[in-house]
Amino acid sequence: MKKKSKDLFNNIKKYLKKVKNEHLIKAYIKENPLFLTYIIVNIFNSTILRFYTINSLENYLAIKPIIADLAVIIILGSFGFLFKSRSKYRYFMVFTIIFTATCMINSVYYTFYTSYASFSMLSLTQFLGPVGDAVVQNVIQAKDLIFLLAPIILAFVNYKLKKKGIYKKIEFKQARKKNALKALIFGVILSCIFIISLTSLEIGRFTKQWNKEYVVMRFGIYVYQINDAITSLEPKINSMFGLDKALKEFEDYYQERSENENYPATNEYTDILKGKNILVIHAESLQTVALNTSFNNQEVTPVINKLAKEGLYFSNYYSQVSVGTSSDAELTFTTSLMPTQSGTAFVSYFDRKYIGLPKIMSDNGYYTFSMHGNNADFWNRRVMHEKLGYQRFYSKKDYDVTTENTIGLGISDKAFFHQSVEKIEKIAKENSKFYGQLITLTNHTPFADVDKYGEFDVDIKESTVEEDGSVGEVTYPYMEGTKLGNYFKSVHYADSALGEFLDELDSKGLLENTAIIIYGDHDARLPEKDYVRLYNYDKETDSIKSKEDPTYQEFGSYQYELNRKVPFIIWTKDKKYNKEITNVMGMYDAMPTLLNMLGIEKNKYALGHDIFSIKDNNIVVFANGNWVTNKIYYNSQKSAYLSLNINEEIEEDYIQNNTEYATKLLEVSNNLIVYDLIKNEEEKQNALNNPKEGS
Ligand code: GP9
Ligand code: MN
Repeated sequence: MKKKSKDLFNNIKKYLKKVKNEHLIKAYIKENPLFLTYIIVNIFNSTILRFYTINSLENYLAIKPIIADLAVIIILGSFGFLFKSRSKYRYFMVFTIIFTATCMINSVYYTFYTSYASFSMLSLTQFLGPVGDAVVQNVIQAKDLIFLLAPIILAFVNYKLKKKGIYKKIEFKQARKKNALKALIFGVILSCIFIISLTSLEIGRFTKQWNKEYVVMRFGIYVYQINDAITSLEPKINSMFGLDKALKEFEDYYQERSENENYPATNEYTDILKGKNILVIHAESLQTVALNTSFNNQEVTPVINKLAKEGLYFSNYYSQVSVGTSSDAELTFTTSLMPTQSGTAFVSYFDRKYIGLPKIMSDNGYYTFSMHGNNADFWNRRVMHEKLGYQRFYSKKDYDVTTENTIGLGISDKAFFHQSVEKIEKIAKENSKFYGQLITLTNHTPFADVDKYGEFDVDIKESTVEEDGSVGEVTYPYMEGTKLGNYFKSVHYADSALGEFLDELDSKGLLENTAIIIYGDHDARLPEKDYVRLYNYDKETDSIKSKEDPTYQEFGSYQYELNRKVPFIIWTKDKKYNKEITNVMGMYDAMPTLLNMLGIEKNKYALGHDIFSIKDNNIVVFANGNWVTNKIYYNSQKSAYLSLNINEEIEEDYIQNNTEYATKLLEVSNNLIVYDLIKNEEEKQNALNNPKEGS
């Protein structure tokens, strides 16, 4: 093995020497002017595109996208060598036109939408509609014409070469296959270098493909677009087979549910929010653990704790997200459906029919809107928010985002809330009722902007009295410097931003007839070892207690899962309804629970339940097949469970029935989205009601 790598190393060394001594690079340039021009012009275009669109120093210095672009250009170009001169030129020209079009379309698209183009959006008339004529007048700018230089230069070089009669000479010299292979190998080597350099975060973002700026900045525009083409096909392929079976299962499922589930249709909470304005706070990464934690008698979330005490606080509430994190939380909250099994509903299945809470609200006379200080295209919200029924989406371009008011991913929660108040005030003046959602941003992983969160001690501080009577302070190094510690600082900031928001709303009289609904969108994916420290730190010895210590608090994988719960709070200024609801509840129960409170008919496709009707009989199904009830947390991968009530015996039937329930629910939910079954059902009903139209 050693000898082999030594030989390889020697061979490479020899080859490089040969390249140097025999001026092989010079010779290659001389012999392949057309190929090299093809490479240079297309690299130029992709680099210019990135400079036009992503305005950051990190991008200007980035080498990775250049390597990726080069690899794509060279690999695709290498096959051009297989053709004779004229066809070879045509081959390079075709790809140059494709690459140029890719860059130009993306540049134009970016000017319009601050995001990159996607094949999956081609079916959306929205893009073609407003862009259509406007593109020519407003969007295509002089700067975009620069991309056209690529084919022009290639044509010019070809013309010059032809004139010099160089083609014939080269053709005569070159063995076409050998040259193609050489270029191909070089392209493959570049690809390998690129792949080896990738981090797991980069690979993760690449497969999800929703954070387009990130993907383009790391992978270059050509790889982005190829990946986009493939992922855009996936939902189409998924829905091509099995429709009949899926439809039958879907119909049977809802039929059975309506026959077997006899929970009361009304309860003491029916209509309590009827006619009220609704403001939903989608609180980024807000976990219940933050509400239950204090340092030196200072609560991490004093504002939210107060709201929880004064309102309805669902303290055993779980998010049910999959890889679509924030967007999955929005999906499940507003439709009572589960995330899809592959891809994400917001990105891969945006063109399906959904019954969204905002749409129901607007049908009931509410003005509906959503607000988020990030790019509208993150998680494809621009498209999906309209689909879910928000009449207006205020995104980054509606906010004044500056370097001063930026924390972490973008506009700080304080600035975001502050700027949202005047928008809400205007909405309240112009509409009799409103339903709005505000998505926060600051409390997003990696919680690294610690300096900007403001003072909040996560170490233990105790005052001491010296012998001479003077008072001092001693610090025990507890959570400072840990990710969980930083998280608490970040949540503390987010909590105070929410407090300022409510105060401002109140000062403008906007809380009088408004219910504030808060949910944590998902957990913050914090390290298990930080929780072990949080619960088992011994300040006397400055170490983690031993497991033998009777006060040691077990924190393994089950505790971790249970600890992922997020708060759900419904608060009104009059504090009329205040209670802690401890029954287990999932994000998919929010819609049925809220519709009952709003006095609006339930959505028959909802997978969750009104918690006040189902009470302690509830089950929360997770996207990976795990489930939790008041009795147990069941891990379907390990076929094992943790009992939540030691005194109760769990029967085998209980596990089997609930596991079947979970599996069926996930399958129906996934099929409903993938096969667009709500639309299918509606079309069927329409055809039955209007038999003539169909004929
Ligand atoms: C993006 C923000 C974060 O705008 O909502 O999304 P996440 O990373 O939590 O899915
Ligand atoms: Mn999120």
